[in-house]
Amino acid sequence: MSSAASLTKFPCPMKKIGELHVITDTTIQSRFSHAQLAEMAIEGGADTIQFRQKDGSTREIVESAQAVQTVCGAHDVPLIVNDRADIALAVGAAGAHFGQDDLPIASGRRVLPSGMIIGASARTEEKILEAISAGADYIGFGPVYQTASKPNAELPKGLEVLQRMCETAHCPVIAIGGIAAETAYEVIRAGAHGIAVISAVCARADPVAATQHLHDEIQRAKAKIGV
Ligand code: TZP
Ligand code: MG
Repeated sequence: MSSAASLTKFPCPMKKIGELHVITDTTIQSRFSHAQLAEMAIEGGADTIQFRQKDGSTREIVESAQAVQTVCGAHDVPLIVNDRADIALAVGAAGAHFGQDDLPIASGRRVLPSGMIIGASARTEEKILEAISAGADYIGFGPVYQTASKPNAELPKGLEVLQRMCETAHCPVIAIGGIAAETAYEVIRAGAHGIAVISAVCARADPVAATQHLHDEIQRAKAKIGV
């Protein structure tokens, strides 16, 4: 998004944040590795890959993340590493994403070079503003809908709350949680800068086609809004 409209909405200088974040996952499916998923998602039009692996040793995680970074680097697509600033740095990723139980955003800012992207999960207006003032470049907000991909996820927030949070945040909001091609349009219309998905790509028979469909729906909504 590089239009005047985006500059009006986000007046502070900011890094370019993608609109279609595909989160690679090898727990809800075992057909594909993280790197294979990244390759297919990029082919389908994902403009950001998030590597998210909760299990395994640090050595295993860093090896998987490195393989994903090799794919992302070859296509010049930013990689965001979930939870782990050390692994983001180790593999040369574009950024890291922290939840409320991870490294605090201000600490992440101290650890990571200023050019790296930091995303923050935040579910209330207070937490959103706190994360932004601590240095988050974008907010991950959700779950918007019911999700089976995150154990113990909170109850769905819905579109109205999403819209309110997007109005509060003076930085891009990436909506997450149960978003599929059928709902991507309304999520963007509610004010989200973009979406992050796991199952809508990783659990689909054809991850490339699934990503293309999501991409098309985002573009259709952005065209309607005029951004
Ligand atoms: N954080 C909030 S919901 C969620 C995460 C990681 C899971 C998103 O997965 P899906 O399959 O797109 O609902
Ligand atoms: Mg986390």
